[in-house]
Amino acid sequence: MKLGLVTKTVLLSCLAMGSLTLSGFAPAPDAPRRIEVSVKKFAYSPADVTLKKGEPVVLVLSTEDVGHGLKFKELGLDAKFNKGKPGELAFTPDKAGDFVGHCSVFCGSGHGSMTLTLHVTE
Ligand SMILES: [Cu+2]
Repeated sequence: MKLGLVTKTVLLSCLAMGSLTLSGFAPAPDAPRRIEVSVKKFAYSPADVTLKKGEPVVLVLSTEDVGHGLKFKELGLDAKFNKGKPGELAFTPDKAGDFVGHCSVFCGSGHGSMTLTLHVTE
């Protein structure tokens, strides 16, 4: 008797998980927005990105020359990437404001001035 109950519960949770997975195929309102950023000495393009609070996003970072990085200290994000090996920063901004990211891989004399600003709106 007891076993039957447990089996039922397991079955039910499997069903619940199954429907969760299925709903992932619906025209997902929360599929992350992908933003391509190209990087070279000593700039990000675009250098300004506007995001919406709560909207999942993936910054896809590719370099045209040497290895670079992008770090947002305040957001706890850091990616490093090399030519032919793009990096990704996947996150959902949870507060509005401006956040300045810096290159996190030393890449030459202009390295310190490389910034990308995220403008997160409500
Ligand atoms: Cu750098």
